[in-house]
Amino acid sequence: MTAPTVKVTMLGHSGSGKTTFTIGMLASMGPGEDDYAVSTRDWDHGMELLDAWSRLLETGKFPKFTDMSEFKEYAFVLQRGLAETVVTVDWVDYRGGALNDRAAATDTAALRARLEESDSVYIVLDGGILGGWIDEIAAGTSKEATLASARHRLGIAWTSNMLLTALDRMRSAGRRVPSLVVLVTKSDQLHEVLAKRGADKKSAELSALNAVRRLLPFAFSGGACTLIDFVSVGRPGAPPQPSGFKPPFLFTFLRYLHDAVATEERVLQAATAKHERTAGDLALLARRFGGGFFQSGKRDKLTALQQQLVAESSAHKARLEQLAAEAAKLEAELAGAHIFRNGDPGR
Ligand SMILES: Nc1nc2c(ncn2[C@@H]2O[C@H](COP(=O)(O)OP(=O)(O)O)[C@@H](O)[C@H]2O)c(=O)[nH]1
Ligand SMILES: [Mg+2]
Repeated sequence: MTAPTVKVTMLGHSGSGKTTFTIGMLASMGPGEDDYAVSTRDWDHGMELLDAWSRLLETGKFPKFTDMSEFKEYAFVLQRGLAETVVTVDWVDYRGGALNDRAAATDTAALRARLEESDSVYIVLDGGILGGWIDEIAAGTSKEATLASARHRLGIAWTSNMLLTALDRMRSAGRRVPSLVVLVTKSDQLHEVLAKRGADKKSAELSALNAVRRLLPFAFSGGACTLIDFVSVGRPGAPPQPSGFKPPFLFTFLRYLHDAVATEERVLQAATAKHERTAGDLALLARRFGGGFFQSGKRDKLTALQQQLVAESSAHKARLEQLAAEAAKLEAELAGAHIFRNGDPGR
């Protein structure tokens, strides 16, 4: 079996820290203590991203990519030791959602299609702006401290709308909805703003978690599995202190395996003759195998072709389960991560 492909889409204001996160993620997920390592599929992408990271650490200068296209697409590969390619990650940094260039976005159709097939969507929030909003609320004086104003400044109104439309369409097509990562970038700025109010790091992050819940309620509702991750390269001018770059990728990967096993289970149940097939089952089967083979109702016997499809699906499921079992130790890396399922803390 070829390695499965996981699709990740990052949505955020331009300047919110998407590119910085992408390069920091690659640098942090390189070969480390465990056998897993991330690399790029393309030679040039690897050089481009890691050079930018070295420059950032050495000089404090953030990368200025001149490429202004709407989509920046990378393929990452997760390998385990020398033995195998575990998964390919198809990663899109969408430079949309900026307040002023939204109208100019020509590629929203491509983004919509992309969202509908994403396994994980990263909503990128600028931690400095978020901290500023929390500060205004605490001050209690500013008229700016409204939810609408924060949504506007963080670029969320637009992002939420795009995402909610995609989620609705995915559910009606019987697809599984993506896991969500709320990336609070520039967390050094968040800490700095709230330190002025006497908040230590922990209580600043607690305030931010509460603020994120108000801003993105759907990410904490029934059916959602969401990681909130605070990420920073450190304060400009100070020695770099990268933090928070590992959890999102691991969360996405582990969620993907978990959900893919569950989907395969459903496909198998619907494909075998053991139970009455519903319209939902048929939609699932049509998407997987093409229409026509499977009919509604319960059949005593499967055709030879159906049996072959079921066998392939079983093999696929066994392989996914094996990957999930082997990756279980990566869960330890997520200890202490802010993960919410159906709005409740926990995985
Ligand atoms: N203080 C601080 N600034 C950051 C951090 N990450 C990014 N920035 C700033 O945000 C700018 C935009 O980041 P970038 O990753 O290019 O955003 P993108 O447009 O979403 O890809 C950078 O040029 C930095 O000035 C961080 O961790 N801390
Ligand atoms: Mg960028």
